[in-house]
Amino acid sequence: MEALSQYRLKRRTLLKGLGVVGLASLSPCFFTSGTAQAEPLRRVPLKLSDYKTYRSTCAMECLHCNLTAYVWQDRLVKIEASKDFNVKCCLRGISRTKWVYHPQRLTQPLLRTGEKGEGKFKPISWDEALDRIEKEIRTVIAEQGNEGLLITTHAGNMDSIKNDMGKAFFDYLGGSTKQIGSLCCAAVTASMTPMLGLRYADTRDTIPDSRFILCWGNNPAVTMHAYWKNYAQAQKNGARIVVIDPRFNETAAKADEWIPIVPGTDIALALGMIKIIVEEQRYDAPFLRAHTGAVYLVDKDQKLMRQSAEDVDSYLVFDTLSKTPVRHDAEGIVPALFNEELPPDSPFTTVMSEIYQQAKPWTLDKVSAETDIPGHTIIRLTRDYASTTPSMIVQNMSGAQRTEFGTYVAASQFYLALITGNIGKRGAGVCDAGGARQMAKFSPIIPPAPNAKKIPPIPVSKIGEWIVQGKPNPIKFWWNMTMGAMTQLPNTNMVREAFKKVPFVVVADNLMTSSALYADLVLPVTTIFEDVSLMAGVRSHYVQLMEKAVEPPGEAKPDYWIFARLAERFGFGEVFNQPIEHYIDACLKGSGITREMLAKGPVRPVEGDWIPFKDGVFRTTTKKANLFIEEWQQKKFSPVVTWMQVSESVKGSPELAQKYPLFAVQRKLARSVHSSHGMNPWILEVQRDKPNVMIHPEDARRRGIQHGEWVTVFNHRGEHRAIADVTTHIKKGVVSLENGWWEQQGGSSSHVTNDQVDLLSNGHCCNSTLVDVKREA
Ligand SMILES: Nc1nc2c(c(=O)[nH]1)N[C@H]1C(S)=C(S)[C@@H](COP(=O)(O)OP(=O)(O)OC[C@H]3O[C@@H](n4cnc5c(=O)[nH]c(N)nc54)[C@H](O)[C@@H]3O)O[C@H]1N2
Ligand SMILES: Nc1nc2c(c(=O)[nH]1)N[C@H]1C(S)=C(S)[C@@H](COP(=O)(O)OP(=O)(O)OC[C@H]3O[C@@H](n4cnc5c(=O)[nH]c(N)nc54)[C@H](O)[C@@H]3O)O[C@H]1N2
Ligand SMILES: [Mo]
Repeated sequence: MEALSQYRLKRRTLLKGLGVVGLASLSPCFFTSGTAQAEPLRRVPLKLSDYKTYRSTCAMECLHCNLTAYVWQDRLVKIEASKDFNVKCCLRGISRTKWVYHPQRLTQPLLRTGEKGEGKFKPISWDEALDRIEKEIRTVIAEQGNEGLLITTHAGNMDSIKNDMGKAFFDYLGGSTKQIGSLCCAAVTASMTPMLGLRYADTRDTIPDSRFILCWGNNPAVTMHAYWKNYAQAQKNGARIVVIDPRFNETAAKADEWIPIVPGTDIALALGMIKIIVEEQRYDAPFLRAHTGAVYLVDKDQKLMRQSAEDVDSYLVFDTLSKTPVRHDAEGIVPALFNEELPPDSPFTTVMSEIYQQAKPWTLDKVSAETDIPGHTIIRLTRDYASTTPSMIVQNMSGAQRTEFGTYVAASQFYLALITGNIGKRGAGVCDAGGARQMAKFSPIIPPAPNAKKIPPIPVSKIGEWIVQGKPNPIKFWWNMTMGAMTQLPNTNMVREAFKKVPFVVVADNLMTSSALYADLVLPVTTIFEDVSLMAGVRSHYVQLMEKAVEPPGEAKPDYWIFARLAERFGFGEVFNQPIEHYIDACLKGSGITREMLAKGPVRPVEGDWIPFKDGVFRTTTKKANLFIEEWQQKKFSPVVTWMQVSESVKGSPELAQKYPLFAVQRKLARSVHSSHGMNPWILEVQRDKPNVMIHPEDARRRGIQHGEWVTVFNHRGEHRAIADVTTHIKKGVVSLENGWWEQQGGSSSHVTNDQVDLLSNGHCCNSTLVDVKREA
């Protein structure tokens, strides 16, 4: 048998694997060629028993599908989705072998020898690398204090161990500067947690039971691909799917209706819908009275009324039977929902009336003027959503909430579900991301550090600018892991400056990524098939064991190995250097799940379908949903959702819009998860190898842009090159840019994205960006 380095997969076989040409073959085989190019490929059949198989999971921020790794002669030769997970492996999943054996795979610690970004490094040993890190950390702590250290992590590996261990290591050092907020879905957290008491609660199990599915600012046909089958089943069962998006996205192509909208105006649409629902009495009054804080009383100073200031849960309502204010949880009451049910001289209002006050001005004309959605569409949409049962909104960390007032966007979707009683039932709800961690308790792996100093953090979108400005403290040492900083943080030019400014940057990754190019020290880490770990996360309903299938190449090590060695040098080795099984068991403790169970396959912490907030039981301390949020009020924002004009928008910044008149929104692609897989050769072969920008024919014509030619998308932050896709599948005045292209491929769309922060959540506003587009000379 020839060496597997000569193993080649014919394009047709790959397409077959993707289900493009018939069904994927279940009996694995591969093709080898002889040494001479001209020699025809020979089929070498292998029996299943020739392989060793191991389990793992796609640990990046996708759906954490359970994978089976096929290993033959110590090499990973094939990946499948395991049968007990009930999904098919996607293109990215089966291409993971190419990530493991990628030409840009890091195999040794590398110390920079050239300029930052130049890509010139010399290999050094782990001992030298660890010596250097220890020296740099000690110097920063001695000369400046722990605030000079920064650790950044994100979603490259969402297992239960690595990121947590990294952050804990810096805490044990005495603390460090950290990021706050999220590039992803901080806005959902800032709305959902105070409203419903629990973040990450998805409704994917009962999508097939829904009769009306509103995909609002997201694209599950691509971004929830493994569960698209549930949407397709719903359609077979008679459900309608409606998509609200400035772009005719892949989900719209399969849906019943596409409603194009001006980016950043979703709050106006939601308020307009609430107005119709209230005025046409399409709300679910019994649900609102029994399960929500819509009935809580508010005084003239916009404060929630309580029976006792000491008891935060003692909200007052007006009982329409006894005609007195009583505690909301008193027996046998019927609380007033709207002000009309209060005595005429009442000094109070109800939360529901406060919300209606916000919605009332949003006439059809006014909503249309903001959103560009015709009035008759708004009415039909509202009636369909409110009066079809059950109805579901798909939120899934939507593009619509990666905007300046994303917290209100996400919250307004929960309002709609609560007001119509479409939550806590099969086929209803607001589908967020969600996972096992919400179903059972997985204890922390490492006890908290005894003396970690509280150091002010940096909002994640501001990492570039704040480091450059030395805010809140100068950063002298930066550890970046599981984060594609140079492609995923907004305003790439500023991020590049930050990388250059920090005297010592460590980047730990599997590949020589766009960010690793800017490191002083690059650390080679294992891929998911090369170490042991646990996934009990927020993106799948299963707990999964990640087994080691193959040896890592060269000197690559798990992130947890690196922290263990460093911890030993700093005198707290025993906290970090236990066998990995110790940490996995610590995570599983109390969940009823054991490693032995997981070795047989993925385990769900709950039996049966998962229905978040079943029967209207929320996870707040009162078990009721809150619609009036005091946390927002403390931040000087309206405690109920209100219209806010996004500042970087045509209407919000008319002067800026003179220069950059087009709205730029981002899209995620089937070819990658963010920048991960962005350089995978199989994917580049089957899909595109160049970024596109969708632009409307009228916008293109005015700029002399032809379909298929290179253009530059630019603004005051930077520029991004892409091929013009001139199409009516995008709203006029909007362009759609693609997420995840590497610097080495011409640059990511984050060169232009807005690095403003959604103040309610410390969220990322990449979809509140103005640009212009020009032909390339
Ligand atoms: N322009 C633009 N920017 C965006 C978005 C957008 O749509 N457009 N979307 C935003 C969203 S929603 C998100 S969630 C973020 C995602 O942003 P990130 O989480 O930063 O995503 P990736 O680009 O996949 O980067 C993950 C990196 O981790 C590395 N990695 C994988 N496994 C390991 C490991 O075990 N250890 C270490 N040390 N590294 C590992 C990968 O190789 C990769 O380089 O991006 C945000 N940024
Ligand atoms: N294949 C693949 N799947 C993924 C990912 C990936 O990178 N690749 N990433 C994962 C992650 S981390 C996340 S957060 C999810 C995200 O999942 P999605 O939110 O579905 O992903 P996006 O493509 O960022 O955004 C979806 C849509 O939002 C639209 N949009 C932008 N701005 C607005 C607006 O103001 N209003 C409205 N109504 N629509 C707007 C965009 O045009 C886009 O079509 O996907 C997850 N799944
Ligand atoms: Mo995300």
